[in-house]
Amino acid sequence: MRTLLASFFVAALTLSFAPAAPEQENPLSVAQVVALDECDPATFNAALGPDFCRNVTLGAFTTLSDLFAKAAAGTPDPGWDFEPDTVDIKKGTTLAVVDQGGEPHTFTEVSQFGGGFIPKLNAPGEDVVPECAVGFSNVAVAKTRILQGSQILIPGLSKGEHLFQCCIHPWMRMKVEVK
Ligand SMILES: [Cu+2]
Repeated sequence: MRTLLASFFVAALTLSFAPAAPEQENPLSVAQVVALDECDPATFNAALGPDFCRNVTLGAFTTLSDLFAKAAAGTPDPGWDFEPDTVDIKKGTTLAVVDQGGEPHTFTEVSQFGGGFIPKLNAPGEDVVPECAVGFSNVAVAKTRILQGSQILIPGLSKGEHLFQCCIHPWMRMKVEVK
């Protein structure tokens, strides 16, 4: 039974890695990006609901109130981060963004970096960027969500510079240069 299950699993994996559309120039090339955070499960889940924060940082915790206080002071918590900060890729490379933090993020392309849709997490005086406006009730924003432990794939980026940020924690920013 175990062998049968194992071969079924391998078959499923093989299917999920089936060749991509032929118009892609380099469909096998993938660049990894990770989203990180250090949410404190006790305070986050008390405010935001059970299982909102599933922390995997083995003791490196920031409480919800500290997260807001640091953002309001203009010194947002560096534990909330996309890595790397910049990446150079060839056209045809797919970005694979995986959330290795404990809470949800978005990986949203913006024309200019700016604030997210939770005003109290924005830097003092920073307005929400148009691409993040309204928050998850905007389908375009909701589609860029990454849940804890999951990943989104972004294929087919055009040549040039692309800016991505989190619409919740807007200091999470990265630049992608497509050559
Ligand atoms: Cu975020």
